[in-house]
Amino acid sequence: MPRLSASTTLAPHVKGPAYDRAVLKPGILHIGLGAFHRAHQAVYTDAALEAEFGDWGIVGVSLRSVDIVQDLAAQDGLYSVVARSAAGDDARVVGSVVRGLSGTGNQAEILSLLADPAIGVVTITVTEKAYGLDPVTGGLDRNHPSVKADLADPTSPSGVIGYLVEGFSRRHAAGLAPFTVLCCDNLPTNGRIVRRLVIEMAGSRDPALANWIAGHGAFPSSMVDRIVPAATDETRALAETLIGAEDRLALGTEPFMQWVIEDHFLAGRPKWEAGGALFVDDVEPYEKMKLRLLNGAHSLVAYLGQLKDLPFVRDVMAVPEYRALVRRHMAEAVKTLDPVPGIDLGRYMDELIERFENPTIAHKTQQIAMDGTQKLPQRIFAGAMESLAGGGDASSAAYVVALWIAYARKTAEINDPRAAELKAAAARMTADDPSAPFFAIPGLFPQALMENSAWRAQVNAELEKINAG
Ligand code: CS2
Repeated sequence: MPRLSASTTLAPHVKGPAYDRAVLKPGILHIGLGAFHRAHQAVYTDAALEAEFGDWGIVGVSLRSVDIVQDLAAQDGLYSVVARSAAGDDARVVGSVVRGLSGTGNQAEILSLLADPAIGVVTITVTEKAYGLDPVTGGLDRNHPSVKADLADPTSPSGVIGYLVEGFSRRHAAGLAPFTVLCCDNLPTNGRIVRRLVIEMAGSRDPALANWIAGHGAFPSSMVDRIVPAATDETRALAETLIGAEDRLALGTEPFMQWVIEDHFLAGRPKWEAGGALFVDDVEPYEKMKLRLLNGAHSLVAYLGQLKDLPFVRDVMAVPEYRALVRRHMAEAVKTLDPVPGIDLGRYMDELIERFENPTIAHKTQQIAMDGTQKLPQRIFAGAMESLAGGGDASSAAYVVALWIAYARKTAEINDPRAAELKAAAARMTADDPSAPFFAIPGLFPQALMENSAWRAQVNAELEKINAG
C-alpha cells in the first residue's frame, strides 16, 4: 500500500483538504504535536481554511519526539482522522499542518519562527505536567526539570515556557509585536496560568521584557474537548482501509468536538467558528463544566477500571453499577457549577454518558489514570472544596480519591511525575488512617481538604469498602 502523500488520490467517500495546500503559508506555531492537537485544533483549522483561506497553516513542534516529525515529512504533512461511532466511520484527511519540527533537532528553526511576525498565534497542548506550575503558589515551580534548565540557559530553551519567553525576547529586541498564546490544555483559566508563568520566567531574566509581555501580550483561555485515544495498529489498519493509503499518523476519535475560546487575538486568527468553535468573553464556566463533569468522571472511570481490570472506558460504562457511580459523580459535581451560557447541563451530562459508552472508541483507562497528581486538583479537589465550603456533599469526590489511592497502592509502575512520592505514601499506609500519607504529600491537596477531618474520614471509609470489595 503506498504511503499517504500530497499525490494520493483519496477514496471518494474521504474528505480531503478543499483548499490549495501548495500556497498555504504558516501563521500558527503549535507546541505539542500529539494525537489531541491533530484531531482537534488542526481539524478546526482545516475547516477554517476551507471557509476562509489565509496564511494560517500550522507548523507543529514536538518538544521531544523526532518520529512524528519524520512521519509528517514523509506524508507531506497529511494524516487522517477517523470519527467513529456506532453509526459508522467517517474519515477525513487533514491538510492544515504544513510541517513538523522537533525540539531535539530543530531548536534554531523553532526560535526563528517564534521571532517571525508571520506567526500570529502560538497554540499549545503539552499536558498539565509540562508547564512547571507550582500548585501552591500558582507560579513557576523552579525545581521542574525544564523550568530549571530554561532559567539557567534561557537562550537555548527546552520547555514550553522557555520557548515562549525566548520567542518574546527576540520579538521585543527586534521591535516587533508579540504573538498570541493560546493554551489548549485541561487547566482552569489556562491562558491566565501560562501568562503568569511566562511573565515570571521573563522577569527573572529581564524585568523590561516581563513588563512588555504583561502590557502587550495576549493569552486567551480556551476550553477544548474531544476524546482522542492513543492510536494503535488497529487504528492505522482501519484508516488504511478507509483512505486507501498507508498512514502512520492516523487517528481514531469520537465525532463530538468542542472548542470555546476567549476572543482576544493580537494579529487576527483563523475562522475557527467555521469548524464549530465558540468565541466568548469568559471561558471559565465552560472550563469548569468540562473539567469537573467530563474529566472528573473520566478519572473516576479510569481508576475504577484499573482496579477492576477493565481496560477501556466503555468496559467500565457497560457495568450498570459503575455507570450509576459515574452518574452520581456528575450529579454531585454539577452542583458546584454556575450556569453555563447556552448549555443545558442535564443534556450535557447525558451526552457525556453516551460519549463514554461509544462502543467504537477504545480509550484506555490506563491512559487516563496517568498523571493523577497533575489532574485531580482541578478535576476533583476544587469542586470538593467548594461543595464542602457551602455545606454540600463531596462523597463522590472522596470516593474518587479513595480509588486513586487504591490504584497507587496496587500499581507497580505509576505513570506520574510524582510517582516516587505516591509509592512512598502507599508504603506508609496504616490501618487506622490509610489516606494520611497521601494527604501529607506537599502541595497536593488544598489546605481546606487536608484540614477537613470528616471528609478525610469519608475517604478512609471508601478505601475500606474498596478493600473489602
Ligand atoms: C482524559 C482527557 O486523559 C485524560 O485525562 O480525561 O484527555 C479527555 O479525554 C479529554 O480532555 C477530552 O476532551
